[in-house]
Amino acid sequence: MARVFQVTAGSDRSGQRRPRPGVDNGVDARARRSGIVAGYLAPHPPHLVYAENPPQNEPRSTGGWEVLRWGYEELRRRLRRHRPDVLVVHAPHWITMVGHHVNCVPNPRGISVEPIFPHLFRYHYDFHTDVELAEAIVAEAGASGLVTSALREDGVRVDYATIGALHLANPGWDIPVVSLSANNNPYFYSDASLEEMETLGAATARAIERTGRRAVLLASNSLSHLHWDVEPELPEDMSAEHPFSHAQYAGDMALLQTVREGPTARLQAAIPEHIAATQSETKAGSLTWLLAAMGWPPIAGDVLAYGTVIATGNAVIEWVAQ
Ligand code: 2X7
Ligand code: FE2
Repeated sequence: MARVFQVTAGSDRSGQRRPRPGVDNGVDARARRSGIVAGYLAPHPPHLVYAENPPQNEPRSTGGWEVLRWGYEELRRRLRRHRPDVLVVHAPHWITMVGHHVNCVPNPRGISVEPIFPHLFRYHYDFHTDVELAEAIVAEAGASGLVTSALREDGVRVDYATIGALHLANPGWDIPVVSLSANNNPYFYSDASLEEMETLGAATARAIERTGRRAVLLASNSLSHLHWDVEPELPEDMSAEHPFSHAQYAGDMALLQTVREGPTARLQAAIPEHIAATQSETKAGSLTWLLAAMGWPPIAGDVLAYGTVIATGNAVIEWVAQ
């Protein structure tokens, strides 16, 4: 398997930024302000990666789920324009029972497998962590009273929700990464730990400011989360793809209407209501973390795409910091 990571201009092998001549020392450097420049709801259904046939994924497809993938193409164009130093991702399938964990391994590499859909997602990854920022998030979250842990053990397999969102946002893997776990047992409790995500979001923002990074955040969550338990013979047979029920679809549309109207503060009430109505995967906290880190900005979100994957609702959304 070829290495899929290329070191970005301005980063050394450890993923740390160093000044770039002619860019970081003049007008451009002032224009490239640090902080969180944008956040994306970036859902991870393995089907979207499978449908794209990237060289990193072993299974082959004939396509499928195009509208969502077109939304991700637009996300990729916008992401390049933001020119981030780092992508910070929170994902619901790295479930940690005790505490919020941050991956501090400098160069995670291996194969990520979707346990329910291994015939769709066996993905070879090889990327670089921004270790300085990862450690700063551990420190800030710990100082805020959260139980926090730095993952330092090389070789721990990275979950498919982290890899899926990162691949779909940046398939070239040329931007360093910080990845955060979901400490909320999302499949047992409802919105019980969303409050902690506010604290984790604020700690993430402080760490980004302190390290001077220009960051884009990814919340790796699907929306409505009831799904089929039988797959069509051809997984990408789009004649079998539709919302689980009218109620699930209507719940997603109500949330997206609030997103499109703004301001984001309205989502503080709308997210728990949506979770109660649709079993939304946002109960894992990624979306709340993202908006809290951005300070619940008084803006509308831009919905780039919506579609279902084995009946779950999925939206690609952008919020640009002011
Ligand atoms: O993890 C997922 C998901 N969130 C949605 C759909 C299908 C599979 O996996
Ligand atoms: Fe998921």
